[in-house]
Amino acid sequence: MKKFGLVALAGRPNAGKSTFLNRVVGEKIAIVSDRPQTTRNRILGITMQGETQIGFLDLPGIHKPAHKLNSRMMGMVHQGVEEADVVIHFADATQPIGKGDRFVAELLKEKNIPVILALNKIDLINKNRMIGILDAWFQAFQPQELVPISCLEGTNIDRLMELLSRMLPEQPWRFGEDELTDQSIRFIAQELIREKIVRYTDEEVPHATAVTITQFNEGNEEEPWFIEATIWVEKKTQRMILLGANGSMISKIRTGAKRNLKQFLGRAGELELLVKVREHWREDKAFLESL
Ligand SMILES: Nc1nc2c(ncn2[C@@H]2O[C@H](COP(=O)(O)OP(=O)(O)OP(=O)(O)O)[C@@H](O)[C@H]2O)c(=O)[nH]1
Ligand SMILES: [Mg+2]
Repeated sequence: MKKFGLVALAGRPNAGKSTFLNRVVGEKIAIVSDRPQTTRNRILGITMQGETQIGFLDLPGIHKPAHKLNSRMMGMVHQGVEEADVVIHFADATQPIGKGDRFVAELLKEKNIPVILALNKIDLINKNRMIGILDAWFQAFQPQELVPISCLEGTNIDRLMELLSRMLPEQPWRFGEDELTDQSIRFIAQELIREKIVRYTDEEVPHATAVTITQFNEGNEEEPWFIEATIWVEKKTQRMILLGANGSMISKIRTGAKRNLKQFLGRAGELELLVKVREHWREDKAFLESL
């Protein structure tokens, strides 16, 4: 009997939600970084588990918003969770239990949707400490289910998938059997570029950066693809950082992104990057809408 359900991935920034999504989908559709607040949109990833089709909704990390951009991100979290049949509360097992995860748990509780607590990054936990840590998380949140996992090594992912498929309702699949995501190629391309910026720059620069695709030619067997992207920052100083001495930084970003795009599109092509200043874009409703 066919089953289908939407499963929201909710949790503090940096807990490993996007890493999980890429792993279960088997393709890199969401960008990942070791910095918090990497994901800014709801990203759908589709997987098959026997006769069960699961649509995972990767969501921005749950945080207190400081800009309009962040309020919009939190809006997506609420929407994504409300849409879901089951929520996975992603937590980082290497971090102490604190305000952040309590805030997540409270937000989820209000929604009245079944929650599984997935304690991620257990590859970094010493085996002797494991029972104690699991017990502490269990006591703190009394979850319906607690599954220790490692998205990096794949530990217990199959267990989590089986658990989910048992919880989801019998109903027709919503997507084609081969579909992986609803994200456009343009969106994934702009995210791959943003990922390099997040990786290579520090402090306020990753947060103050947005990327838009300004020209896009997918090309074909004979013609290479061509992408022109504009990188938006809020200040001239940030633009200087992104360009780097003699253009060294922008060239590093371009090389890294081009390599990823080649992999993703399956062919070689050309990437051009422009860096422009738009003051306070994170507060600019019209600009945020256009992203
Ligand atoms: N050691 C270890 N690292 C992990 C694991 N899962 C994710 N990570 C790392 O944790 C960091 C954050 O991963 P992301 O997947 O970007 O986290 P996220 O929850 O999507 O973060 P936001 O989008 O900011 O909310 C990255 O450096 C990952 O490589 C894991 O199981 N073990
Ligand atoms: Mg993410």
